[in-house]
Amino acid sequence: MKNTIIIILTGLILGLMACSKGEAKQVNIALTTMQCGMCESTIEKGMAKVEGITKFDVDMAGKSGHVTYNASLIDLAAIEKAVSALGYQANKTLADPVAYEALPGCCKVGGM
Ligand SMILES: [Cu+2]
Repeated sequence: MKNTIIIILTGLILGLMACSKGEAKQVNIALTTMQCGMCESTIEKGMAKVEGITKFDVDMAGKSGHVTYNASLIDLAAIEKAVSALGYQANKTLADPVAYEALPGCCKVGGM
């Protein structure tokens, strides 16, 4: 009886560990074309709407984004694409030209 409980508990704990390990991931993304505070808010607001992204903190000084995401809903390539769709380069994924053109002037320096 005691052994059965231990086996069940062990199974539960291992199952939970596997779950959390496979889902919540963190990654840093280089946002080299970001210019000003407006870029920061454009990216943070835009990324908050993307499904699977739990947190997207923009580090203005470091020109990077600290992302927490659910790996079963989104992957790094899709995150980079979502940043690109906002008009910014993400790592080596270039900014979407149409979105880039639509950015305010102060946000458009060397973006392409
Ligand atoms: Cu800007």
